[in-house]
Amino acid sequence: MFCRQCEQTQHHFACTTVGVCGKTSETSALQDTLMEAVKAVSLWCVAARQIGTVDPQLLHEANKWTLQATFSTLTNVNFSDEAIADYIRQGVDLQQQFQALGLSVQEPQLANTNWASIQDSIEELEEYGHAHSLPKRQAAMGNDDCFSLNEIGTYGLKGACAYAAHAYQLLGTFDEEIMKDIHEVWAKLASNEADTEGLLQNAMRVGEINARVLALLDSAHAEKLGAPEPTPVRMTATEGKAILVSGHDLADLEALLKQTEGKGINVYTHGEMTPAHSYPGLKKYPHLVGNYGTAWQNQKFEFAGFPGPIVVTTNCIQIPRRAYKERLYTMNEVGVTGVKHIGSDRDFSPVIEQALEMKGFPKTVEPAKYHTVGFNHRAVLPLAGKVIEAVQSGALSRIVLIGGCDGTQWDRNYFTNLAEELPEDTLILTLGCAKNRVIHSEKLLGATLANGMPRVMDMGQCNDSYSAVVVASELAKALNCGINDLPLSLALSHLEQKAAAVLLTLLSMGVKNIRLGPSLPAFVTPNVLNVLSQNYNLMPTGDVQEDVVSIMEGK
Ligand code: SF4
Ligand code: SF3
Repeated sequence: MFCRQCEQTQHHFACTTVGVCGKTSETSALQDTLMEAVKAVSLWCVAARQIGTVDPQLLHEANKWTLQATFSTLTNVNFSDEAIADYIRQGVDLQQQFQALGLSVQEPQLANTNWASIQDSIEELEEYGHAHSLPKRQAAMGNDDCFSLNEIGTYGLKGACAYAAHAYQLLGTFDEEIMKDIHEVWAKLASNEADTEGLLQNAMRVGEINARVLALLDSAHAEKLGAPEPTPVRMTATEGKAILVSGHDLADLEALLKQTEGKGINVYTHGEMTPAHSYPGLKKYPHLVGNYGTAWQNQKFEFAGFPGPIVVTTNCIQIPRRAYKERLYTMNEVGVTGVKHIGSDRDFSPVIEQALEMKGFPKTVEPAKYHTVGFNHRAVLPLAGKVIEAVQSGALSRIVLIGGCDGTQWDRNYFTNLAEELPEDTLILTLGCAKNRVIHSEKLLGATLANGMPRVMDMGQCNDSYSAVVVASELAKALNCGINDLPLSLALSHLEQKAAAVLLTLLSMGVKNIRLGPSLPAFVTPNVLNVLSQNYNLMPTGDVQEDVVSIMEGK
């Protein structure tokens, strides 16, 4: 295997024997095969849209499969060989339906790969993946810098597909323009052509597509569950039977809340599910009692200590310990061999039964601790006048956005230290599970600015990154300046491919001076990094004290 798609990759180089995430060489090879199938089906979708007469149902199925199959290959999503092989088989079925239409397709060799002859044998599907592993594809392109650009586009598009899968979950429909663009970009990424300019443009196109996907997801959330509003969330336990829900899919949480109503079971959020408490359509359920635990990387301890079943709707999952495997349930694109999976009918009966059989929390923790969530752009923009006034009067010196992913590495403390070291007249916005590096800081808990506004405002999941885009654009409009002229600095903690998509979105909007850490991606070559530094002043996170000084100087 050779996988370097995420920040935690072995020695900041690549996972070559087994993933740091726990992914085996076999699963990695199957995922390589699946991604070749995604590109093949995308090539057929591009051809089908060109003739314009293809059965809409076939395109709908191909759209759904493209998003879900791609999502299953993200870091910490699916560790089940059988589930990945099933996605490949569904892809082969789609490929055959397109082939039967007699369309003319780019990259015919890849588009017509005969996976059908090997799809019954997992070993052969794996063999194909080994034969098309990253180093082999890199050698076929023959230019490391171009391949680096291809990887940037690939990982960013994986993230965008995951976000689009979340939007489909909520809406049940696709934005046809977005899907057309996604398939066109996968088709471009299928080519071995070492086209530097084209691949750079392609990466920026991924960022631009992802901006539209995030906007769609943002409106889908608000349309289905109401506009998020600042809401204190209880971070301590309440006596009684309990179910824990992790991941990002709010529609799954809503279904669970409906099915547990009146059953005497309390529902808790974990990790990226925390912002759920800010949605009127979810917080109306009194048995959504609070939040338990911290970010995904602590789940092996936190899940083990939770006295009830646990549902993981999407990323990030870790291969479970025996201590809780029997009460763990996966959903959607998430999979782990031997772990029960809740199907698309969202029938939570086995989870509810198990929760009723267990004791739950023996007592309510007092005094309770609270954390406020829900500073979505809809809640922040009404404060824009106050923010601008504070900036102009000098009461607010700078806004610093700390967003992205959390992870296990000790050097992610950079983000806690940065937040704590920033002057007291700075406003800190958080996004994604990187928020966990900030919201548990005793120093920042309950801190306010001179005008009474909270110093730390959490804008939501990484899925809510659109909020940062809206707030920055609207502040720039109000102050009649460019985004880069705002007293705004960004520090991004990256780990998996959703963070890559968000980074490309910011770059495609021309946002400069982003600090990226805790280390730079292994797939970016020095030459590509030079281009990104020159064009966008993208820089690695450094020494906290020095970074605070530079940030306060607007650098
Ligand atoms: Fe390694 Fe990350 Fe790939 Fe897992 S997803 S195998 S940790 S690079
Ligand atoms: Fe977190 Fe996976 Fe990236 Fe949603 S849950 S931000 S790491």
